[in-house]
Amino acid sequence: MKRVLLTGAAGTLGKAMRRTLAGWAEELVLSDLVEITDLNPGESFKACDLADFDAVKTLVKGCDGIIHLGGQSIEGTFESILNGNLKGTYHIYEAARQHQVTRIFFASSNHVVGFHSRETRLDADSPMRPDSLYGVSKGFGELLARYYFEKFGIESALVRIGSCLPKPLDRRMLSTWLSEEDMADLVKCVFSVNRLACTVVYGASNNPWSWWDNRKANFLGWQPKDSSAQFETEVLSQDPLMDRDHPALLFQGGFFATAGHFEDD
Ligand code: NAI
Ligand code: 15L
Repeated sequence: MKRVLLTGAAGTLGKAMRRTLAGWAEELVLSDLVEITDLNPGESFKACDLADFDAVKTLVKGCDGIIHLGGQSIEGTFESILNGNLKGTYHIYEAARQHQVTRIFFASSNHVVGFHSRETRLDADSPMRPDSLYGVSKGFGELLARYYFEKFGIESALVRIGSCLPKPLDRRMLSTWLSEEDMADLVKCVFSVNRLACTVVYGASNNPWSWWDNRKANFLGWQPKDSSAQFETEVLSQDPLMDRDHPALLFQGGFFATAGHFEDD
């Protein structure tokens, strides 16, 4: 890859991708609201508010691909979701269309399907059941990507990321964990496959208790190498069993599904 834009580069996943993708692209253009000063060779930085279309257009111009991680990453006010995720994702796709960028890795989230029960095994065609306004905004992003594919041929990976952290932190994450290395491998597959189309991928490592079936994305050639199994003993000893009737245990989205609509609910 020549010139790849990484939005949300100052965030948790952005930092992890800078480390794991080092040397992969000729130039990685980092962008965020928050300034990044510790640039490595091959990296450049441009501050940009995703809610500002002119700024996003300037940012996207001349890029060959986009890894779109920026925006509101948990439940928040409608205003923050509107700016970061609804306007932000629209601006990325519209700027891509105007500047002929034809492939995007869209960081969707498991919270787009968070109201499915943990008894249900999901695949790419399972209905969206968002568990939060945040999850709704990721559903909007997925539909937007589909529209830009059907009408303009812009290809996307709609990656419903589970929990991408150095290690799983609780029992739920034994099912949802995605290692940073597996995520980086997925990015590479997304940008190297011949034809991507508009493809839903569940972003989880090779976890024994997974709720997600990625067979419809097998053609990407992505084979997660890590597994939450190695953390099972540690997690089970630290995370006390919740009451079996606790509603957060019923749903794949966990506490996102049971939290109040707004912070003060
Ligand atoms: P994060 O909150 O650490 O990083 C998001 C970054 O986006 C921040 O650096 C923030 O400054 C930037 N940002 C927010 N609003 C912006 C705006 N209006 N303009 C420009 N930049 C803005 O989130 P994290 O964990 O790194 O997640 C990255 C992406 O992956 C997010 O889209 C999130 O929804 C998605 N995701 C992450 C998961 C995870 O396990 N980390 C799980 C599922 C989805
Ligand atoms: C997400 O979508 C969030 O961005 C992240 O902070 C985690 O909470 C993750 O989902 C999760 O479900 O564990």
